[in-house]
Amino acid sequence: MQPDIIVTAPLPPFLYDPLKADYRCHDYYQAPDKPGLLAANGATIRGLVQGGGTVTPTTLLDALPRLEIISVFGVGYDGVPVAYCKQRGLKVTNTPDVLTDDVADVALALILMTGRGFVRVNRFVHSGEWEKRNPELTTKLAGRKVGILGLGRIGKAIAQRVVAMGMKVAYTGRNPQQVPYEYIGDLKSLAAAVDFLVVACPGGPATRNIVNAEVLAALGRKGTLINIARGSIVDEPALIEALQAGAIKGAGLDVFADEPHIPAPLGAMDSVVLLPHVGSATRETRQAMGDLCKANLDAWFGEKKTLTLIAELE
Ligand code: 8YV
Repeated sequence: MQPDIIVTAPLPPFLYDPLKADYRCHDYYQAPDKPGLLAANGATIRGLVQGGGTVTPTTLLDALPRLEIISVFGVGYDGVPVAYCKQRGLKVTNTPDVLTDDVADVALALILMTGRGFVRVNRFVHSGEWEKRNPELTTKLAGRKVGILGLGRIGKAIAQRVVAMGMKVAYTGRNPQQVPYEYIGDLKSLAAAVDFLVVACPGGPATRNIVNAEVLAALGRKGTLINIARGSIVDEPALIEALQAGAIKGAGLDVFADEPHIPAPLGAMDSVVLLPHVGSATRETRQAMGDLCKANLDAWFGEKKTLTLIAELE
């Protein structure tokens, strides 16, 4: 008999269709009567599929007494109540590695777009402005320092890319690593030392708003904030204030506190480049993420091998 699974996020057809072929899928995300769905099927559901940013409340999990596994379609699992899962013995899997290159590309793009003003000058050409005057000069990137908050798989891929451009790398994180980059023990000192502060650490309670007013003040007028990780890591009102006051140079953001809602002041500033959370948004990568998300379920309900378990549960 096909295992019952509950789906709590919008899934692309290239993931949902294969899931429907092998599982009895209950679409909680689209269900008009969510309590009704839980009352009717909660007791038989054994798997849950969610997106990287999906918040899964423990009350929902409480309504699924036979749940065995949460398979996240994404690398981030900040919306999963990990301590609760650990205590209940629930498996939690995600989709690391397959999206590393794409997300790192977006960080590099945001450095180029903010640093060299490519978005601004693109508008300059489209609007016919170039017919009237020359574009403003920008700042050379080679030789500048990039500070990476969270030197995990994605952070390292960003480091590789900026080194290739002749930029220097420093990083902070829980511990120094065996890498050829400068380790700076605390975030504020890292911000003070760099031209670009790139947020590449996991979201969740441990990192909520750690890029705060103080860190932004340390980044200062020389510095640009890049975020490809989670909006929750940056104190967004403090960021807006710093940008409006010219206390930092600019920001390049792919992620936000309340996606897809963007605070209006961010959209109004020329010093800010905004992307709609496209870090992993290529056909190839989303397919690979979908394949891995399903493979994790298949592994659990099949021969129980090669699960991509999240670090805390390994
Ligand atoms: C996706 C992400 O947008 O992997 C993550 O954690 O944030 C993105 O790659 C998302 O997970 C799609 O569900």
